[in-house]
Amino acid sequence: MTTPPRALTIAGSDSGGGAGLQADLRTFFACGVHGMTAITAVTVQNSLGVTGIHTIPADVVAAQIESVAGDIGVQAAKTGMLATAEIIDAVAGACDRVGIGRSGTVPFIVDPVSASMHGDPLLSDAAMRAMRGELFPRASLVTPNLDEVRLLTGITVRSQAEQRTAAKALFEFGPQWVLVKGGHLYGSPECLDLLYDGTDFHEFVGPRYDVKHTHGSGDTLASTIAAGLAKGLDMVAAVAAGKKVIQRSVLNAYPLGQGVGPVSPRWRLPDFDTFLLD
Ligand code: PXL
Repeated sequence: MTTPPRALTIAGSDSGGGAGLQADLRTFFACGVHGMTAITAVTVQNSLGVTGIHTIPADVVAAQIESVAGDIGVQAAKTGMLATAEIIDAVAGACDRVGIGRSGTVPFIVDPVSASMHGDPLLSDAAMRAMRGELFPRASLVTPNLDEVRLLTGITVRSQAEQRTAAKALFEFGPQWVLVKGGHLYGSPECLDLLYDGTDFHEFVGPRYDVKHTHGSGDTLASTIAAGLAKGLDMVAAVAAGKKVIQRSVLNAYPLGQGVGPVSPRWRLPDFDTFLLD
């Protein structure tokens, strides 16, 4: 066997296994990429929401990044929940030291996670400003949803035309590419994810599925894009792969507990029970 491409998620743990680094790892696995983790926070969480957060010391977050990059090597990295401005500072420094992001050669996806789907805050306002100031200029791609767009730019997106305005505003903060996710534009019959590189727009359109179980959908999209980049796809092809995988994963979501269940990239794998009969 040869060593597979390797991707790193810098993210928080979801004890319920729906979102966060658990979603990232299973997505990396489903995409055929070896997944690694720099854990930023442990959330106490089930299908009903988050009831506790314990952050990891910032120097330990940085050390995890440097440890895996120095030995195993990283072909793409992504961020999820970063919790505090101090952790964001440490992540920026560690990424610079190991060549992750625009000053280096390793593609870097910044998913500016600000809250759980239940509305539990996962990032303070000060930390969101640090994300915009420190991580956006280092990012190959940023992937905000419309709530995060509003926190980052003050723009309330009500139409696909306003998605374009928001993409241009986000581009000014310095990322190489911007993906404005339209999933939260609930009036629209379709979901438009709009990719922008400062010159051209690329539109990724899919149906809007009226489903309840969507926990971890943003994480699954961003980690599929990271997996695609780790495998050598260009940005447009990686985002197209992400869109395809997230659509199928939403259709494959399952109920869990009494609340919201996770999306699942499990359809990509052969059925285990059938395999045992072979
Ligand atoms: O889906 C965003 C997300 C990321 N990371 C963690 C989370 C969530 C949402 O709940 O809990 C740890």
